[in-house]
Amino acid sequence: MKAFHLLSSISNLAFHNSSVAEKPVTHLLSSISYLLSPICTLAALAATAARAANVLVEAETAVETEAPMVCVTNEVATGDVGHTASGGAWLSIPEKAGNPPKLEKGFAKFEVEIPSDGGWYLWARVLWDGECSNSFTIQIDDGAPFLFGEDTTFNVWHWVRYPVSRMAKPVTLSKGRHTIVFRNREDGVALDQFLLTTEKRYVPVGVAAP
Ligand SMILES: [Ca+2]
Ligand SMILES: [Ca+2]
Repeated sequence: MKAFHLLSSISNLAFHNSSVAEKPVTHLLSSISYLLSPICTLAALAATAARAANVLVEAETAVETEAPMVCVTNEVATGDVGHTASGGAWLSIPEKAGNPPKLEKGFAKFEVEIPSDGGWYLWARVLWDGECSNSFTIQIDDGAPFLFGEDTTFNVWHWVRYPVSRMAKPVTLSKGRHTIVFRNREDGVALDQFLLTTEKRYVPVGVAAP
């Protein structure tokens, strides 16, 4: 019975959150605060969407987050950023929340199901505040952490790829579950979605759909 009630609660919450994006813009811009929304933890129970050779993950489905990495919903967003985010939410390390070496803390951890052995390219839909706010450190399983970002597209959601070079080899992943961690490297950064693809020429545009 407990499992039934839990599923029922999740269903109700999912329905509630699905209506967030349909609220008038004036309502979306009404608050300045950031908060840890239930969508952050409950959405973690949702499976990542896998189709063909693409695996799409919403940032807000992280199985674990550590401050100053926080989940932001469209409802509490300010400016013209929030209502363009996929799924009604995204993760953020707010500007001035602290970044290394002043503050080493802050991450978002994901569990991702990879459907087949192969070379995978990692794309992330991000929003950077500026040159001092345009990167994450990413670690896959217990592999060496690598730098992600440092591009110069600012103040708009856009997709960034790893590895950046078209000549570089993709990340080798085996079929099965993998852990991907986005770590605090600079504050003033936001993550809406990320996806893994085996297609070298694939370029996501706008909000990616499963
Ligand atoms: Ca930087
Ligand atoms: Ca999102």
